Amino acid sequence: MSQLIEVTVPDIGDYTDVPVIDICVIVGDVVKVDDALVTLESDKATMDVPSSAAGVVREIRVALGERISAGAVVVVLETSEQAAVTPPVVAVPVAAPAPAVAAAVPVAAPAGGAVEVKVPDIGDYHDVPVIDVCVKVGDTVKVDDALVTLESDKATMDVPSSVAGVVREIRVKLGDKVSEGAVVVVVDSGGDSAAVASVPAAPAPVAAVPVVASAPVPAVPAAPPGVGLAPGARTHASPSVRLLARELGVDLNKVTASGPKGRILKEDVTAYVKGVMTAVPAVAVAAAPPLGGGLDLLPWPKVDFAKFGPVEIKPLARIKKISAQNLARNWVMIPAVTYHEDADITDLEAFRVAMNKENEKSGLKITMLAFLIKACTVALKKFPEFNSSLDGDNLVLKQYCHVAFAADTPNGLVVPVIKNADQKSVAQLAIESGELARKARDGKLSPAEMSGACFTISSLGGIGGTYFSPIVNAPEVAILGVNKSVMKPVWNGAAFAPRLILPLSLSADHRVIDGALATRFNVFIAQLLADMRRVLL
Ligand code: CAO
Repeated sequence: MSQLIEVTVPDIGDYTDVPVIDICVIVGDVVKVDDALVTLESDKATMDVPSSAAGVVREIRVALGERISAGAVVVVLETSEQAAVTPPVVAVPVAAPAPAVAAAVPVAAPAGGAVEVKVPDIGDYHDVPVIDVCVKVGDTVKVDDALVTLESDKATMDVPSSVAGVVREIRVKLGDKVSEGAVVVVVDSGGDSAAVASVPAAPAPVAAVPVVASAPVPAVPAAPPGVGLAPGARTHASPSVRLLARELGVDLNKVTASGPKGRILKEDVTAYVKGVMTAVPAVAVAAAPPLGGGLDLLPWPKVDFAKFGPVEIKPLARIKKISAQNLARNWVMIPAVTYHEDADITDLEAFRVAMNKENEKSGLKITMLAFLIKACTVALKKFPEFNSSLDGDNLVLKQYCHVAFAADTPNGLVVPVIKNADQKSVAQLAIESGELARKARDGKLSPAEMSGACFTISSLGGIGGTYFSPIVNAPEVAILGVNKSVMKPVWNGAAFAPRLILPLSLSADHRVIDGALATRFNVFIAQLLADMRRVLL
């Protein structure tokens, strides 16, 4: 007789509200004990939630991007164990409950002196091997800097420093197995260096910013191997992927990531191995004509700016860090060309102003952005290549039409998505884009509100500019940039007439869209904006 059991997140120590970054199973999958069900990743730790039983996945109770803590049900499994006649749903923690050890309470660092930084409460994990020592004696560390990295077959986590100071002593070495309370490093926090205070490491904080700028940005490597990756840069991979890489003898630094936020997936490791096995023989490479000097990537210039004048160091906001990776990847990997067009929006703007006057009392404000979204949905239907993504040698043509727009926020750029924009009126698009832009500025967009885009609009029209070259938001294949409309004299065959001209800048991935198609798309958008009655055709 079968039984349904709920598999829950085990005790994961100080980690709470950790985003789900991978769901490793689908309904109907057969899993064994210890198979990874989902992967959680905060900015300090990556951990698989393993199955506590063998069985068939009947229900998945979490969504990508959802933040969960210990005890949350991730999956309902049907096991074939003998059970009660009516199959009860029972909650089964994935691992034995943690021994009754008091959670490490962060203790305020003493005013000065040497401080022993210990492994914080790491929940059910014990005797976890040290796989990286991130500091050396003499290094200056800030609060929260990673001191060492621990990795079991189920989790990878940084032990962050709880104090700022200078590393005086390192008490662990690679391969050591440590548990909660083990001293990893002694940090001299200044003051009375004779006194040694004992402080658990700061609990690894989970970033509070709810915005994941990369959510709409997609599953393609952050950069080709070696590109933009500083020597020794950390790779992002779940523990199970790390284990697979170790088993296959693969150096993760050489693997191109295709997961969200530049994470390496199992498929990436296997693809890397396949690539190595079928690599072009070295002799053929050597026979290729020289490509010119300077193609070997030089290390990023390291300059002591303070030598030239006073400076202020300001850490990048989390969103900026994430979008920087995505932008760099997209810039390097997409052979994009930007095409410009002018749209005559004289009549459209007059109509928009008239409509807004008419609706003044109701508060409905139709924006130019809403008309642009509408025009793009019509153009995406007419030119389906623009509503596609490259997937290896295949082009994925989407039958849905979700349009994203870039929103400038105090923390950086985010890209909310209007789902099924083709099915919405201009008024609905104005309301929804206004709400999403507000949420973006308040940092309240959910990952779901930033995912699934087919095409992006980047409107700088409220600011100014003439033309620009927007970066395609992979895995989309095109993006429409818009600047401020200006009144220009336009020859109408008899005389120059003042017309309101909207500058359009369309960047498109040349692997999918060639110049003729891109120009046709641009011309069509301009025609729609010049006379929105065409939308009805
Ligand atoms: N030409 C002339 N005026 C324009 C215009 C255009 N193309 N687009 C907007 N305006 C006007 C608006 O009508 C509004 O004026 P009123 O207040 O008098 O009505 C004013 O400019 C401000 O508009 P807005 O930019 O705040 O509003 P929006 O609906 O046009 O755009 C949003 C919303 C979220 C797209 C915008 O606020 C934003 O964040 N833009 C920046 C996007 C960005 O940074 N892109 C670059 C990404 S890097 O490639």
